[in-house]
Amino acid sequence: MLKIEESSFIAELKKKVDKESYEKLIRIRCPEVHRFILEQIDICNPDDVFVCTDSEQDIGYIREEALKSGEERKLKIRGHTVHFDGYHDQARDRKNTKFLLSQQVAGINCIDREKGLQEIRKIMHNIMRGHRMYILFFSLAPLGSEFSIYAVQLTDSSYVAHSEHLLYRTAYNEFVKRGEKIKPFKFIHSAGELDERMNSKNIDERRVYIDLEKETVYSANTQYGGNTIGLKKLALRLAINRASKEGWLAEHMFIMGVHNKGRTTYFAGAFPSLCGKTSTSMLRGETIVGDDIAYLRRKGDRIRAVNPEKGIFGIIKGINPESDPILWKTLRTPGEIIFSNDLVTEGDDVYWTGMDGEIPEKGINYSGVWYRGKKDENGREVPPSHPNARFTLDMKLLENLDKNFDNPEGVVLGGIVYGGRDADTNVPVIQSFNWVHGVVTMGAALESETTAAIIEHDGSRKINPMSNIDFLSIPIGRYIENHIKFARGLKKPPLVFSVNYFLRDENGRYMNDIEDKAVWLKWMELRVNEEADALKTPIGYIPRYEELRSLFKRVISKEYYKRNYIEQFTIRVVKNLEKISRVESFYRGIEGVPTILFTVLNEQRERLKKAMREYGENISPTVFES
Ligand code: SPV
Ligand code: MN
Repeated sequence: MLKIEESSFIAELKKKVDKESYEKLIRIRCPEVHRFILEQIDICNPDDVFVCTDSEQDIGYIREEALKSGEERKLKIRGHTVHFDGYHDQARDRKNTKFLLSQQVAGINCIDREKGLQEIRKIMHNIMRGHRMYILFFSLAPLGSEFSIYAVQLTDSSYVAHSEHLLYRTAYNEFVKRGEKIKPFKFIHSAGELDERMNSKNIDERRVYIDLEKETVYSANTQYGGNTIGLKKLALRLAINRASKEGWLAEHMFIMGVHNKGRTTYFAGAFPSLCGKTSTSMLRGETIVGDDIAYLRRKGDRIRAVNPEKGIFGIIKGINPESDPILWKTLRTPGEIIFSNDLVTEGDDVYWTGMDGEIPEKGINYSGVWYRGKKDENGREVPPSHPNARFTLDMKLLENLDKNFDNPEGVVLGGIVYGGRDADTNVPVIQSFNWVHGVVTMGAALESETTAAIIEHDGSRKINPMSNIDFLSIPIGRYIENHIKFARGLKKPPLVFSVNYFLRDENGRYMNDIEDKAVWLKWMELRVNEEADALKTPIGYIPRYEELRSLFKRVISKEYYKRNYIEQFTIRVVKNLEKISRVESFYRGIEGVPTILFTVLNEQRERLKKAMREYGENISPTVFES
């Protein structure tokens, strides 16, 4: 076998990096890693490189660099910093995020691999001139877990590097230990040329190109975390592809522990952004394993899950003491937190839309100098913070961190929750008849309005399978099939639920209060533990009124009236039928969708129609009581 010192890559690297960096790199006995670093240095041409190990000294250095470079600025509260992405760089860039594929796949945004590689190499040629390249090593999932995927990230942004230290487990030592066996994901990012606000200048050349063949992602001329933090959504795209080959699932799901009588039952939940995902995973009295991404594997008779991340890159809009008490407290306490695209007020405090208290007169935000009533180029008012403004923190700052969050074995999933945003169709909570029924009518049928996490959002209703559509690196049909097969034959598959926090009455008022979701979770917990019975409707199992009444009292000290129950849990047949048609027509246009999806949808339609003949268009839950 070739000794590492003799590999041409490391010999070349020796000429390109300083002695200290070389010493760090040569300890990693993996030519693939060296080759990747060498290639990217050759293309990007940074002034120098900094190799980051797991040491507190190296990690601290990057924290300092983020301040020194001006990418972050200190705020009033100790440990807090603020970072601004460019005015037109505030969300994931769907249009310019493409898969490099030799054979194009319908339904996913792709470009011919060779053409794409050529283009991105050209864009990245000398892109790091005048910049330093940071070289970082991470593990997605707890260290040494069967779930772990290792990753190497190159970036010229100290903000990206700093964010990743908050969000991911560093794993330089694992790279040293595992050498050639590491099979890493590889990410190269450059913010490109910066303007006087330290923002990417060449937004026209913003690209995120994903090479599935080499499990490598290129990101150029952008700073927004969803485009740059390789280990987040760029890694999710690679992981979905790898998982599909290896028989597990990479999902856009939180993981949380729901507590009752001293036991903990774990749930994973998929919600498109701004549908209540983070606030569900952060419910008071429960514990959090992760707020965004989950890897799921079959183990014996159960499904186990880990969070590949260790921190949160969360939407800040609307966080206040009532809506999100734990996050609120954490965000107002000293600790290492990066605020991005929020408003910095006089006195270096931070303000965001939907925070309590009075809106400040003026400050600095993503649009530069900001004052109340400021208008954008289209005459629209500029909010104090961008709707997609975020906070980044390590979950160790949270008081509700679950004790199993770092467990390499993961946690056993008792249930999976799909949560959409719809005003007029779904009941607040419902359980599927079985795994496949849940995958099809709840997961594959997940629907929401488009939101601010995507650049060209317009509020229209969109089907978003498992809330993962933006990240699918495999054909949709295969993805659905993987889900259907995943729990086949399991003695105890997770129960599948769907929730909707956004149901409105005919006057447009929300039918539920923000805190009601705590009750839905507790009901699911009882169902998983076989301690609550339910009413069988044509679309799944719904709670009994008495059960909910006692849960509302116990969990949130609230009287729950039967008329509210009836209003909320009425089966809206016509709306449900319309939804089935929307889902069908979405999947009918896609090749390779398993026929069982259409069968299950059709069965649901027939059940609904039959019920409508018997009970009418709006069926009160009391009908199912006998
Ligand atoms: C989401 O939009 O789902 C996020 C933020 O979690 S991003 O990193 O942009 O994907
Ligand atoms: Mn997300």
